[in-house]
Amino acid sequence: MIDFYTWPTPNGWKVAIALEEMGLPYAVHPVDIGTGAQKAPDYLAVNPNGRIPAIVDPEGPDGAPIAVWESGAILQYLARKTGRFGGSTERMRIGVDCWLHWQMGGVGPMAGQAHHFLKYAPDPIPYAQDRYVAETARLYGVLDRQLAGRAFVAGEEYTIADMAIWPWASLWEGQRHDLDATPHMARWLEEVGERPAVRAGRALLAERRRDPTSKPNEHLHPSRR
Ligand SMILES: N[C@@H](CCC(=O)N[C@@H](CS)C(=O)NCC(=O)O)C(=O)O
Repeated sequence: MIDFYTWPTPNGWKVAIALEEMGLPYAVHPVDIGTGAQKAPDYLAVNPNGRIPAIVDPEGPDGAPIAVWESGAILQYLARKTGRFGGSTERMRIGVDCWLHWQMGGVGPMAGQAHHFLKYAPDPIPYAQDRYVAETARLYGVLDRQLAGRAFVAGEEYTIADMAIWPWASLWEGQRHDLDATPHMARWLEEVGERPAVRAGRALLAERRRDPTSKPNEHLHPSRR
């Protein structure tokens, strides 16, 4: 049983989706980031960076427990552990790595800043809002071109790269993205969003989510809701 430390946010959803997709048993430990629980000493012993998500696998590679943090590292760890969703060929695995790192270094931080300046900053700063909305839209343009003619981000296989990107991309509306401009991304959002494991991961602790207007089908184009 893997111990899963999380909160219902995009970075937490990535790991929830992966655990569900891989059929790994897990125990959920809610870490309420609204109250600062992620900075408590007992949690810092698991994740020294003081953020969610993190896991502790009692059966690490040498049989001893191991803590894994940073959502991308967790996805890679779980893919290696199970031999699933990491790419079936070396060529596919390299593509998975490219898109996973693209998410970790690009979409996550940029969309995160867009959320911050659009929804949470105490005073509106138009320059910051425009900068992060535009950069997020640019990244979604890259994603859209990649998905034109491919079922999934790294090719014809659904992988941890899709699991990493989908949670952030699913919140496109709150990032003021024009989904009509990226139809391939819209198609992929819908198809991935229909997977039972994605629905289950997305629903984990949903009742605790900070934004009460957040809906399970918010990834869809409004005409499809
Ligand atoms: N790069 C980290 C980012 C983790 C992260 O920023 N988590 C947010 C929630 S989505 C968090 O814990 N925020 C609380 C804080 O910043 O104190 C990862 O992918 O795991």
